[in-house]
Amino acid sequence: MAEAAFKKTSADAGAVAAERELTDGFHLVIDALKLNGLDTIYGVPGIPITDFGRMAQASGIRVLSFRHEQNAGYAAAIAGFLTKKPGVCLTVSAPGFLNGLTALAHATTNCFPMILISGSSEREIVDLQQGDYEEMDQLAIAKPLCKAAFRVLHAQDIGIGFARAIRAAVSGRPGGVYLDLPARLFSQVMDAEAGHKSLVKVIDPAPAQIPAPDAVKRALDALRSAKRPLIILGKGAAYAQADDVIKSFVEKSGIPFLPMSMAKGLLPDTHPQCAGAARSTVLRDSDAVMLIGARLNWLLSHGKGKVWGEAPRKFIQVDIEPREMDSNVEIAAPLVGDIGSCVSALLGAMGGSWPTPPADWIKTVTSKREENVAKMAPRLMNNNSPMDYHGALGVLRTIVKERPDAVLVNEGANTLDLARGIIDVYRPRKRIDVGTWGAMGIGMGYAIGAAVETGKPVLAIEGDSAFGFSGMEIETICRYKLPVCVVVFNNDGIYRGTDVNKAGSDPATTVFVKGSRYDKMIEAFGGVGVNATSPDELKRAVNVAMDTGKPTLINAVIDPAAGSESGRIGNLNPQSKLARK
Ligand code: ADP
Ligand code: TPW
Ligand code: MG
Repeated sequence: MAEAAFKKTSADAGAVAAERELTDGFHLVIDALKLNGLDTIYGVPGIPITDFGRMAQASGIRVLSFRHEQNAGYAAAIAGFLTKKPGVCLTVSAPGFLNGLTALAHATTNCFPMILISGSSEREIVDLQQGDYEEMDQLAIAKPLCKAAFRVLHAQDIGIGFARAIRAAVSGRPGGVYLDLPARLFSQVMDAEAGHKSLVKVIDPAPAQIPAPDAVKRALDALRSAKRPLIILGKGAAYAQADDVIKSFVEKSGIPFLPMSMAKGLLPDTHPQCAGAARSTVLRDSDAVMLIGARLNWLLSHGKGKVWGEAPRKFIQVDIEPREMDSNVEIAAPLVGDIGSCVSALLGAMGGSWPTPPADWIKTVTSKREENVAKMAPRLMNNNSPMDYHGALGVLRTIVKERPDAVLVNEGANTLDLARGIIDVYRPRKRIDVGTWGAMGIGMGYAIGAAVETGKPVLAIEGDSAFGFSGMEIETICRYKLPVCVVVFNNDGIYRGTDVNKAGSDPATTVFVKGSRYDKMIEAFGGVGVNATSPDELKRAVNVAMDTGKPTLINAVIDPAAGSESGRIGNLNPQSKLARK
């Protein structure tokens, strides 16, 4: 408190130089953050928040300055996912706010808790549209793109404003919250003691939500009677940090489990029950599917259609959001509550003896999995130069196996889809990627957020296109000396580097400058750049980077013809049936 207040000698107190302790908006915002354990801010400075950044830093808050707000926002979003505390992003008004907004919407879509705080212009001028500096009705614009949006006009409301923002971000289904702080708020002065009292320490911001016992029984009945049961773990399960109960539940059930991309590692991908390498079989043939923190959205083909086969099937869904139930298909057994409480209740109600799933189902899944793993193995061992995806990912797979604590960041098309399938993950929350939207551009923001929040080394596996969306943040990585190794899968373009524009001299729309040397970029900022043309060279360079923790960018030269259009989701690409002359 003392550091947040400043003393002012009252001029009109006459001979008695009475001292009254005062505080202001700047300090109250800092105190509100600290009181609630929000000790890191990701942002870009400028009017009206430059001074705020300085004061926050002076007060012991870690303030990380980025080169673009979107990347700061993605860092805050992934901080929310990794810590269960809202990640905080701070931007200036209008253009800064809009740059950060993509990440706020992304956080909301992915169910990550995040607070975007933006400075804003004065209400009077904005509402009369009189053309203020960076004028924009930010609150109105943010509202449809986030879970909740609030504005604080008076210093004495800062405490309540932050309490509301924190609760909205982390309770129930987590999401993004916008907090609008007009420039004038920061310099509003009030009595320090009253200010101190106005702050709110949020008690139990994400209260446990205990499921109803009959819903637990219904869920277990559906699972017990199944002939071909399956458990799907989603990133909500990873977020919940209920790792031990989830593992106990899955192991006690004996049921094959399929991890969604960011749920990989909740149980190791090498676990005997993991059906990751038998994905098509378990989706097509299962007759009861329990979803734990995973939505039946496009990533699971909406729970219907060819992928899911003809067999009748019951869905059991564990989720904190009641309205998620029946969003795509009928949910036979909805289990609403937080995942820790739900899975503990399931485990408790299973009792001493739980029937092992039918042996023929387990055998089908296991043999499919072994067959697919064996088919893949030789492809991962090639030492081709230029590399193909399998050769390059084969060595990265071994490196991740040897360093299970490192955080893997992954984006691109082929670079994403193939890495997801090939690289096993061994610990919870160690794989973070493009998420529900398949958003390119999360790369460097996620890498920075993960390095800062976990203190562990980060390996970012990036398509060359994907990397370009946030590439300038390698300066940020060098500036903060973060242990991040970026591997750019350089195939000269988007999906492939081989497209030709037959109609003119401009390059085709999906290709980049051939033979680019991304490794040289990081050298400009004092980092380590390496050009790797074979799996052996790649392996050596990544191992050095991970051992030294020095900011490193490896340009991994990939055969431009190796990839396929749209990676693995080419089916979503509409094709014109009209021939053009
Ligand atoms: P994935 O992409 O991995 O399939 P989704 O993002 O589609 O995962 O689904 C995550 C789900 O997890 C969301 O429906 C969200 O409501 C839910 N969820 C998030 N946190 C919790 C929690 N602590 N308890 C229960 N459900 C949660
Ligand atoms: C914000 C569309 C999906 S994947 C991709 C783009 C542009 C890049 C694929 O090329 P990359 O990977 O990264 O070189 P590779 O290995 O296949 O060559 N804008 C946003 N998000 C998305 N998803 C796109 C565009 C897209
Ligand atoms: Mg590419």
